[in-house]
Parts: sequence; C-alpha cells; structure tokens
Amino acid sequence: LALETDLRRAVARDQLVLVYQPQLVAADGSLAGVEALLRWQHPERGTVSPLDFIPIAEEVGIIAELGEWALGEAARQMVDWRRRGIDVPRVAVNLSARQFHDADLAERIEAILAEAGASAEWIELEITETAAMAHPSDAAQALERLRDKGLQIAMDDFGTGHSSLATLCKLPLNVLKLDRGFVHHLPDSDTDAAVADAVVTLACRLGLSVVAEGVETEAQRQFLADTGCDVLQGFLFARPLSAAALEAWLAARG
Ligand code: G
Ligand code: G
Ligand code: MN
Ligand code: NA
Repeated sequence: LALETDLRRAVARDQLVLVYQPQLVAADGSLAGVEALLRWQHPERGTVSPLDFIPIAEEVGIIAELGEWALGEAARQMVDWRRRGIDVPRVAVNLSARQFHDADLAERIEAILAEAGASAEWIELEITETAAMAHPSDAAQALERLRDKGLQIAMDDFGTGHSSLATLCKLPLNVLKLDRGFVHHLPDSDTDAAVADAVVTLACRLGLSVVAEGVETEAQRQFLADTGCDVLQGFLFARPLSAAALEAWLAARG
C-alpha cells in the first residue's frame, strides 16, 4: 500500500504538523489550554486527516513513533510560547490505545518532556474511553504512573464507549470530555440535555472537570455553561489552528 510506505517516511520528511484548537473557560472565556491535533501534509494528496492515517499507523506498528513525535512537538511548542511570553496554560495531546499498552509509557513520556525542557504540568493526555476500558486494570496502573509524574489525564469521547461506572471511579482522571455527539443537538434534545447534566453531576462528585467539545452555536455555549461545564471547545470559538494562526487569534482577542 502506497500510503503505508509514505506514512513510514512522514516523520523523517517533516510532513507531520500539529494544529491547536483553543479550549476556553466557560465562566469567563479565558484560555484554559489547547488541544493538539495531528495533520499529515502529503506531497500529492494534500492534508490527510488523522481519521485516515492513525488507523494505518496503528496497524503497521508505527503509532508509538507518531504519538511520541506529537507529544515532543507539542512540548517544544509550549517551551517556545513560554519563552516568548505567549500564555497557553496547557496543551492536550491524544494518545492512541496502542501507545497506552506500552509497559514503559510513563518513562518514555517523561524522557520526551525532559528533552524538550517542558514541565509535566503543562501537558494533558487524552485517552479514549474505549482504550481505557479495554484493559481497565492495566489502564489504571499506567494512568497512576503518569499522574504521579504530574501529567493531567482526560477521558476523551466520554459517553460513547462502554464505561462501567465502577471502573471509571477507579481511574485517576482529571477531566471528562463530553463527546461532541451529545453536544450537537443541544439545547433542543431533552435526552442529550439529560446526558450533559448527568456527566457534569458525575464529574463534580468525582472531583473532575468537564470539557465539552464540538460547541458550534451560541445556544450550545450558553446551555453548557449554565449546566456547569468547566471548559468549552469547538468551531464557535476557533477551528484547529497552526501555531502561527493561534498566536494571531490570541493577539486579536487582546
Ligand atoms: O482534528 P480532527 O479531525 O482532526 O481529529 C480526528 C481524530 O483524530 C480525533 O478523534 C483525534 O482524537 C484524533 N487525533 C488527532 N491527533 C491525534 C494524535 O496526535 N494522536 C492520536 N492517537 N489521535 C489523534
Ligand atoms: O476525538 P477528538 O475529540 O480528539 O477529536 C477532535 C476532533 O473534533 C477533531 O477532528 C476536530 O477537528 C473536531 N472538532 C473540533 N471542534 C469541532 C466542532 O465544533 N464541530 C465539529 N463537528 N467537530 C469539531
Ligand atoms: Mn481529543
Ligand atoms: Na472527542
């Protein structure tokens, strides 16, 4: 497969980039952080979505390399922003289910951050509910080691997987990300409103914060803020932006 061969060379050829989507504090609109999202700039195909190449990377066994590149790049970007006085409090980086099963994940992550000169407190790792629940006791151990090193842990796409609530309560999480599938039909859908409300209540009782993703309308923003979501992310505020475009976006907000 041509794409697979190309992907194996993408890191060495500098074809991967990160884009950054702002996450805003619901209460006052200030910047809570950004989510880093991978893009592959293919010389002939143009920009390839992670939806298309992450599964290939997982299948051919190079997801760790891609994931570690993304973490290192996000960490280097944070160091650069700090040095230049650009205040981005935190960056969220997605982890694939496969990476998550590396026995030495925490040590590798620590080494990547050390090499970049980045602090663990600046980094939030996003893992999907499906990844965490596939092997919950391994997940709990791996997450505990990451949290001990000072990283924040977010459960991505929350509500779409098969969490047993008993298992969820045992995971050392900091954040639940309400899946955008539950946000899309707000505020009209009574069932989605009930889900959003239940997730906020659960998170609050467990001492976690809630990030709502896929916020596209002012009515959704208002509803989610009123419901008690802590942080909001979506096209209403900004699309995923290149580092330079994010800097311009921040400067324009004052
Ligand atoms: O930006 P969006 O279309 O870009 O992302 C699509 C999907 O790809 C999302 O589910 C997102 O979590 C995933 N994704 C984006 N960047 C990364 C990454 O660096 N690593 C992993 N494992 N998944 C990513
Ligand atoms: O699965 P994960 O949450 O990591 O994916 C982030 C994905 O969500 C990316 O593909 C990103 O481009 C997309 N995204 C971000 N904001 C919005 C939004 O407001 N609406 C929609 N439809 N997608 C969004
Ligand atoms: Mn994510
Ligand atoms: Na998500």
